[in-house]
Amino acid sequence: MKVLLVRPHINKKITTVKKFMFGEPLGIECVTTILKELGHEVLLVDFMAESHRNLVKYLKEFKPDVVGFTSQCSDITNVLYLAEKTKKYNHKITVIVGGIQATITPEAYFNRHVDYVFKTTTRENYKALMEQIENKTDEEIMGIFSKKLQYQSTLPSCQNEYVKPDREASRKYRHKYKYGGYQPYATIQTSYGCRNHCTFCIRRKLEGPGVTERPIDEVVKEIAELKEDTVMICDSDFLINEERLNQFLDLLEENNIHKTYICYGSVNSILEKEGLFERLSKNGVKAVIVGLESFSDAFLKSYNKSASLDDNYKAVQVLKKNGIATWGTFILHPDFSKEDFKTFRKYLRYLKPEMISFTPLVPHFLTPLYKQYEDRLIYPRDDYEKWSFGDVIIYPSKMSLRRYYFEVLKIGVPANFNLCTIKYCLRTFSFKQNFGLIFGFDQILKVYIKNMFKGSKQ
Ligand code: B12
Repeated sequence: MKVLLVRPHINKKITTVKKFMFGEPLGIECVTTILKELGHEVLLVDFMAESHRNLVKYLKEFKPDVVGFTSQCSDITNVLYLAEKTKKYNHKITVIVGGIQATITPEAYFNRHVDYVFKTTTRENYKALMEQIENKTDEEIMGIFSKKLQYQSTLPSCQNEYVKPDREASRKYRHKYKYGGYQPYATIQTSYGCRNHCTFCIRRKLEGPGVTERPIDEVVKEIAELKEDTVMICDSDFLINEERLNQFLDLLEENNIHKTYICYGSVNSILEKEGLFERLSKNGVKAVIVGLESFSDAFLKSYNKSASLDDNYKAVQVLKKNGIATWGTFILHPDFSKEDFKTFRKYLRYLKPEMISFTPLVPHFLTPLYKQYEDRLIYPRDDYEKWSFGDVIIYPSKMSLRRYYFEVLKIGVPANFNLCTIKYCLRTFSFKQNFGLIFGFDQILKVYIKNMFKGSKQ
């Protein structure tokens, strides 16, 4: 059969970092591998990287039997819009939806234009579905909701399976993928899950309770095949297992692999392996994204972080000493007072992470925070577009929403335009990339200014 796989463009109403951070559509690259193994013909289309976004042109030219949409962030509208367009073009085409948002809220896609919704994807359930479509049968399949069965499912759920992505399928778009100032870059996932239990994080729920590691030789082989020089390792915490990291470095050195790596790492992992960072740096680890979250031990404790303020400081120093940049991520708590914002700004000047980003606290329904903040929500749970980790969605307790957005701006601007960050960016990225970063930041600034003037809903 012929299968068209599409990543929709992100709905403009969603507050995201997409102007300066967007990567390859790993999910549909994995699905491409599965389908090709089964002998199907596949075309991958990435509307995040295309400007004309003409679905009908692809439907006309490729003539697919099946169209699959991936849902990466909390975007429902665009996926359903394209599903409807497909069915209107030819109602005989089978429409499938998968991806992260389908895992989180499959019910959002239970719509007359969608035939199947994958809550989870494996080689096995995809094979079973393709056989069903070919044979026109209707049996229940694990991990899949079917329109013909009124989207009912009685089977137990399973976990997503990582299949080596078919990166050739996205070849024509790959030069466009950018991560901050790095462009182009490739993304790889080498492990699933996390050993920490931060109260705000949904990744444990998505990736399973424990930590599952892919064999490191398989990972290095995949890295060696990448055409891109920069690799973002998107594991929750790539720095957990010292033995595995040593094997990783051994293999990089033995095989003469020289690339630049950006990875996520927790403070406790950094502090446990202080001695390893010189070698990690020599082998190309240039930035670690660290969840530093707050300026106060009380907030860190409330998030169930496994590190204190003191630990955070030491971790940043370990990275600095080894020439590795800290890309610190922080949470803006709805109970901040003006004084808290002020202390926060002071703390950032003291800590000096090379890059800083903020996320308002999002009490996702997959986390224990949902119950805690349910009665303070600005947007209901099914206002999906607002749950993209970019908007303030809990009413602040110590000031108006308008004032809160103003405080966000007051911290956001110096956090991005300070001497440490400017020097780092000028040293690390080209003029063009720096311009892109400023432009991307400017877009987010505009959204916050707009929100401030709207004083949204208060
Ligand atoms: C890497 C990553 C990024 C990267 C790159 C994303 C990109 N490609 O552009 C960057 C940093 C740029 C990023 C940005 C954002 N991200 Co992000 N990101 C991730 C991360 C860590 C991994 C995603 C990934 O590639 N996984 C590996 C692939 C293989 O998994 P997968 O896509 O789920 O695919 C599997 C199945 O779902 C299935 N599948 C996928 N598609 C399809 C399609 C069909 C038809 C079928 C049948 C199956 C199928 O096949 C695969 C089999 O294993 C996830 C965390 C996570 N665990 O998912 C967060 C995550 C997806 N991101 C998230 C968010 C919110 C964002 C932002 C919106 C944040 C913001 N406000 O700006 C932005 C969006 C901007 C953008 N560019 O998209 C949230 C999404 C939450 C939600 N939906 O409610 C997550 C879950 C993180 C979190 N908060 O916990 N992200």
